[in-house]
Amino acid sequence: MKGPLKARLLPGKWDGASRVSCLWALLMVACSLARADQWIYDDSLQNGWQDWGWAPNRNYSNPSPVHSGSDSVSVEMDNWSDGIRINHPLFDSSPYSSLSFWINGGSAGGQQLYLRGVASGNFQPPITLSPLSTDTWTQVTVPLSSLVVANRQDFEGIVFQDATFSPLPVFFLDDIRLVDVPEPSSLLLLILGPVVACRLVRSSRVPL
Ligand SMILES: [Ca+2]
Repeated sequence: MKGPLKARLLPGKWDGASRVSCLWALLMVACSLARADQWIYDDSLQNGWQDWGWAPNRNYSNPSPVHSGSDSVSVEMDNWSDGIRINHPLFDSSPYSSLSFWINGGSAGGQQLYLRGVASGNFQPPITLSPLSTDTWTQVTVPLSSLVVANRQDFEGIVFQDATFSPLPVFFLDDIRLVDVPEPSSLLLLILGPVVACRLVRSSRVPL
C-alpha cells in the first residue's frame, strides 16, 4: 500500500494534469479559508442575532417549506405596519459587502416588502423588494451600501416590513447571511491562478 502512494507523491512522477489539479485544490482551499460569511439564520438565529420583530405571527422554527435544513422563518403581516427585525449588538460591518437571503411567497405570492438596515437604533431608508414568487424560493443579495449600513461601526439589524397598507399573507425566509468582502489575497489568487496553472502545464510537457 505504501509503495505506490509514495511513488505518486514524488515530484518527478507528476504529470501536468496532476500538478494543475493539485494547484487548483490549493487555490480553492486558500480562497475558502479567506472567506468568512456571517450566518444570521440557517435553521435558527446564529452568531448573536436576535428576534426583535413585532409582527405577531412570526415563527423562526417553521418546518415547511424550507430552503435548506430543517426550518425556515414564517411571517404573516396582519397589520399594515407589521414587520420583523433581526438584531445584533452594534458591530463593524466593514468585513461584509452584502446581505443574502432566500425568500418564498408561499401559496399566495405577490407580497411587497420593504427591506431596511438599522444602525444605532435608527431605521435607514428602505429598498423595495420585487413582489415575492408563489411557492418558489428566490435568492436576494443586497449590497450593504444600498441599506446605508456599509462600513459602519454601528450596524445592528435588518428589518422586513409590509410595503403596502394591507395585511400580507404568509411568506418564508431562510439562509440569511452577511457576505464577506473578499480578501485581496483571494482576489490575487483568483486572477493569477489560471496563469500559473497554464505555465505549469507548459513546463510539464515532455518533448516527443
Ligand atoms: Ca433552514
